[in-house]
Amino acid sequence: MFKRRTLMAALATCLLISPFAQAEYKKEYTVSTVLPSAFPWGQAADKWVELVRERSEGRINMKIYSNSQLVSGDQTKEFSAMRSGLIDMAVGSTINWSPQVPELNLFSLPFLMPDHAAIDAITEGEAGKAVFKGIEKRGVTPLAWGENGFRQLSNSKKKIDKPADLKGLKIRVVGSPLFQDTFTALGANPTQMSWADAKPALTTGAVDGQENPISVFDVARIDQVGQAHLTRWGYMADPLVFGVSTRVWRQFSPEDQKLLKQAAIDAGKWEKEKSRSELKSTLARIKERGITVTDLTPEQHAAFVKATESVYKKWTPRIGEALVKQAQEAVANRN
Ligand code: X2X
Repeated sequence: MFKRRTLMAALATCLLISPFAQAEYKKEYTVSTVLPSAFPWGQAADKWVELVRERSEGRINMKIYSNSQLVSGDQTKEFSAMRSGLIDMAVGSTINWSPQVPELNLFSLPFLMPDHAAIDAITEGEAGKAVFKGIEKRGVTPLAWGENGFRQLSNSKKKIDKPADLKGLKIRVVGSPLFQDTFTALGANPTQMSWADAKPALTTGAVDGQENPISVFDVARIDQVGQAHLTRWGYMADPLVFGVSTRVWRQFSPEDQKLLKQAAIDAGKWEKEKSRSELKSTLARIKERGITVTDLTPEQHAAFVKATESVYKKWTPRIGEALVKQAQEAVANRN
């Protein structure tokens, strides 16, 4: 009897301490972002870190490294660095991770998502789950969605309201080949470069234009480097993904995994609402600075859609026919 009780006690102790209680947590987990705290993107990461610190009572400490500094400014290397465990966590853009996760190119298909409800219909539905599977398959555990925003086109030369206006314009694009194809289809002259190189290239006139959400245009003061014309064509939006290197993820107890995930969901929801609610005042501020802001008529919009059709033909097979269809249906049936 005594022996049995001792055995049970030993077993209980074993269950209590293993395997997680033995795993020592790091003193600090690195969190990579491209944009810092002045931007909605950085605020999403700040919120996540803050919620995790509070809810874990300081047991889990995360530290943000912005401006892609953990990958020497090359934001397209962030995903690989996370996968290999060089970076523990990140709040990353679908664009920057798309070279390693083809499914993420979905969001870059021109004019797929007409409004915020369309983004939500994709991310919160079956298509979003399929995209998360694509991320997971490649070594990163995705936890929640945030938002960089609808990307609008600016340039230093002229008002743009039809594809022909883009002819020959040198446009800085992010490091994803799909963007090269979109701008080539429009007759522009796209150049891929990192965010770190973008503002200097605009300043020197090495490029004529760029595309980014208006929150980025505003906070980074893109108007001050001669970008006097802004076209609100909303041709794509890049959601943000809160992710953890799967190697690191496995070291957390199931309770802490839950905590990290819920905090990411809450931070993402908070950031999406906040950044969407700020759009109106941001636009007003940009207009006050004397920027020409152009909105497209339905006919002008249709001309851009038509001019970029070839991008779908080339990229749908790479992204996955089923996933693109699923996303298009989600958009068509959105609330
Ligand atoms: O480089 C950009 O344009 C930025 C900051 O929007 C991204 O990282 C996708």
